Amino acid sequence: MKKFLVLLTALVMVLGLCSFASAEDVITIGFAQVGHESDWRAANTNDYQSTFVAENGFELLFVDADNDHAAQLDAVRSFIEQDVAYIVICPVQEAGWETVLGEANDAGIPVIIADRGVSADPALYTAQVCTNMVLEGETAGNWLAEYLDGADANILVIEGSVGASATLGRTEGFNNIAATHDNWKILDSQSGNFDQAGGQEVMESFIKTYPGQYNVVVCQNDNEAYGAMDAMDAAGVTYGVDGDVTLISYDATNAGLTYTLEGKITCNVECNPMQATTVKELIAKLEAGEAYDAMTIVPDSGFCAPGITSEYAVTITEEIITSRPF
Ligand code: GYE
Repeated sequence: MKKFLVLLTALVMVLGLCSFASAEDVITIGFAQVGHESDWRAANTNDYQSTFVAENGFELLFVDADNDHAAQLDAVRSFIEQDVAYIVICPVQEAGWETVLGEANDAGIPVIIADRGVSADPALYTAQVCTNMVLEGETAGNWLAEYLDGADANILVIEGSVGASATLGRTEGFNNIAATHDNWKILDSQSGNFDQAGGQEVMESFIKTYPGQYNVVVCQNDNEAYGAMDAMDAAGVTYGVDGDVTLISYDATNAGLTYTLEGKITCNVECNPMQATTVKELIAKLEAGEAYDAMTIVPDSGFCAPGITSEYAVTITEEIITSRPF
């Protein structure tokens, strides 16, 4: 009987250790997301939430910062307090990260900056996975130059959220190309917050301020373009391949590319939101103590409306749209 009890106790201890070990094996990720401003963001969030799941050995702590830098800093600090294994940040804005990144560093928690960049010293974080926003802006500019073929451009820009690297990069890239064309004029450039209501509001005010004076509208994401289209429809301004205004957008989400297929958004520069698998692979390397890339650029391309051939953008087809996951 005594022997049996000893064996039973040992068995209980082993089982206890096993469950302890498996709880230890779960990797907890604190994910500080920008917000829910766009279809792109929804696809990006969905990608993380379906990649960092229990069956892959993860627990994902998700915070939506609702586009608020201070709320995002709070989220990161709460992840540090909870002693998560990794922190992933899609930064609302580029500036203002030094202190909290230093705190994560002091706590020994690796930080991965994803989607957008930060201006902080890269020594303060472990790695970055992002798209090349400056190149996206240059792609839009190069496509426009090729499409206009020497014609004048009077351009209105609806920028993304103020201070976001996606806004800063796309603006810089597009301006790099605009600066090489003497007959291009950027009439105005204002933030539409990367959302549909913002795009509509800015376009309504542009329509009043610059009646008949513009032939190009650049929206820094698809949702802003939907808002700008509503504003132009209401005001009787025609746009797209058959209209007076050439409309350029970024993101190339499913709905955005459907408007491109219809010839309404003439050029749509892709930004790939499917970044979670790259982040997961990076974490696997960090866990294994293997060499990893401190900087991974997720590649993207441009798309243009049917009937246009371009060096900078792929002519959109129904098949392309249905084959894409976002
Ligand atoms: O273009 C926009 C989103 O950071 C690349 O943020 C991302 C941008 C994207 O809200 O739709």
